[in-house]
Amino acid sequence: MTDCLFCKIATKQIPSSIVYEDEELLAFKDIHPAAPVHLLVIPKLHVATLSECNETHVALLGKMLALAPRLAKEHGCEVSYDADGKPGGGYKTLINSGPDGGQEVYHLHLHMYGGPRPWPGQ
Ligand code: DGP
Repeated sequence: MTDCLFCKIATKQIPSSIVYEDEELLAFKDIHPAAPVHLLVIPKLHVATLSECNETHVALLGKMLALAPRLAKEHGCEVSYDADGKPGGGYKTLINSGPDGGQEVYHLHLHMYGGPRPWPGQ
């Protein structure tokens, strides 16, 4: 889509801090971080919102979500366990959909928030 901000980021017409890229996906740092780690995972294919997704998008959505643990490891926010089995670290994944869901950019994206709490505004 020609006038889509995240399509322009995917095609490098607009610069971003890219942390991961493959044939189908791009992950980059959110310009307004709401946590010490705040990444966005997008498909390169333009899909406006999760509401437009159906069974044909299952593999793509799975790939987006499955990237989170890898990004978490690379950014130091994976879930880990101490000697007593107590969990530490961790991150939050979120997809906003539509105005009531708080979506501002109409190109499907998965937020990934991590790092030590408290997080600003979360
Ligand atoms: P949402 O509200 O779910 O549509 O989130 C959109 C996010 O996109 C928001 O957290 C800020 C981020 N964002 C908006 N414009 C840009 C941009 O030009 N570059 C980057 N890296 N992030 C952006």
